[in-house]
Amino acid sequence: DNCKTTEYSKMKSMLLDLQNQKYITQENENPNDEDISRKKLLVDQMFKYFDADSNGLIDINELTQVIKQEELGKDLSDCTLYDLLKYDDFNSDKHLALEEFYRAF
Ligand SMILES: [Ca+2]
Ligand SMILES: [Ca+2]
Repeated sequence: DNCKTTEYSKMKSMLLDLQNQKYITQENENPNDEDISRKKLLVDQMFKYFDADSNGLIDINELTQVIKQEELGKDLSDCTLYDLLKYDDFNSDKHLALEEFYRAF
């Protein structure tokens, strides 16, 4: 397997950056928000974005959609969004819940 922990961490911070950029373009009212709450907000938003059918769980099909939409397949990193399911699906139900997302990021 090519996805090393360091690469995986890089991919996750890249995802946060991406979400951060979207967040800034959407609304820029509280630039002085505390880092922690801001990160939680970003993870919240990202989760909603990933969870296309809003059932509170992210499955592999929804990850595939995000990869297509964001063209993440072109990234140079050896890690993909599917590695989220591999590394951060703590209860191994093949879905990512919001709690697992918080722990991941
Ligand atoms: Ca879903
Ligand atoms: Ca899970």
